[in-house]
Amino acid sequence: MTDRWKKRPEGSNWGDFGPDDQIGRLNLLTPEKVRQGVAEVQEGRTFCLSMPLDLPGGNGLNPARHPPRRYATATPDGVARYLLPVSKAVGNDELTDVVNDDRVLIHTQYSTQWDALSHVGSMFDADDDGVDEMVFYNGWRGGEHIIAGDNCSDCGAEVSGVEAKRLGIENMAETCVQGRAVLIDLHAICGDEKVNADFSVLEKAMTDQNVTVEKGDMVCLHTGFTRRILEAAGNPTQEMLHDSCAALEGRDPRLLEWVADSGLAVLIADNYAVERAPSEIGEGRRANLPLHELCLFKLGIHLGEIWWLGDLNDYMRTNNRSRFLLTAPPLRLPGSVGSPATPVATV
Ligand code: UVW
Repeated sequence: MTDRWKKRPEGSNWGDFGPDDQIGRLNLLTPEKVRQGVAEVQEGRTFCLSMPLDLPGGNGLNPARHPPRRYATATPDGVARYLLPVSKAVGNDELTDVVNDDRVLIHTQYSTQWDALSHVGSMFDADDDGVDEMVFYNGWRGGEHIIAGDNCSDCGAEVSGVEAKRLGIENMAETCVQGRAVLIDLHAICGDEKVNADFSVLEKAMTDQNVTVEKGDMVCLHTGFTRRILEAAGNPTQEMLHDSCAALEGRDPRLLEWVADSGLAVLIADNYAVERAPSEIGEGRRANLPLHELCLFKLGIHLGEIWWLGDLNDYMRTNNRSRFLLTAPPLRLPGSVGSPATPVATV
């Protein structure tokens, strides 16, 4: 209990990593886990686990998220700083330099990304006064620690001043996100079919592939989804985006229990949201995304989504391996609720 909360959600670990903790299970990425990861480096071969950040293409996966838009920066008098001879910019014909300088509007969760712990919270009665409030991992509050700007209700989606003053993605970046990771190939079981993978599917994949997950491991799930995105070359169909490949069934209690009990540090997939989104079953008052609720809100487990795991998976299956060194910091972008990433696997 802290002065932020009297009651913590059932099954949560709030307070266990300290009253003011902001990194959750990343606390389990200890120097020992880095050494265990380094011990998996046998060949010194590296894999880029990021998609090109302008894929999937379009906004069919999530209508609110658009591809990056790039612009030139401008001089104070409005001249685009792109293919700009410096001689012209400063009025000195003796100078030979030519300059390009850009800025990019990025929807932080459009492509390969991390969800910060501030990404999804819940309406929950943390102060035990009989009224639910907006609350995030470890009791950090919406409106106080995660703010939406002064004129939020007046200005629609164009809210300036949104800021995660706590649980921002920079907290994740500061840990460096390096350690031992484990790859599980769900595509080997499910193929390209749309499968809501419950614990039995995960367990079969782990048994068939001789995978074990230990406390502090980073777990990556290969479903084949980003291979299909790459094949679509920027023009994915709705059918491909929403009706193909495996995603975890977030309403399976055994699956949620495994995530909690396994001690995994972070959970990553090459699909849209790790779990099936939107959730396809359930009734009554409930989270729309139960695995997000468990991971981001209750346990402080960051979620990695839309990663490129295809080449790594091919290598691991061919070489009968499942463990590797993963280095995957997000941008150290203060106050953001998500971030692109360029993760590197070393085997
Ligand atoms: C969804 O939006 C469904 O998931 P995320 O925000 O984690 O990408």
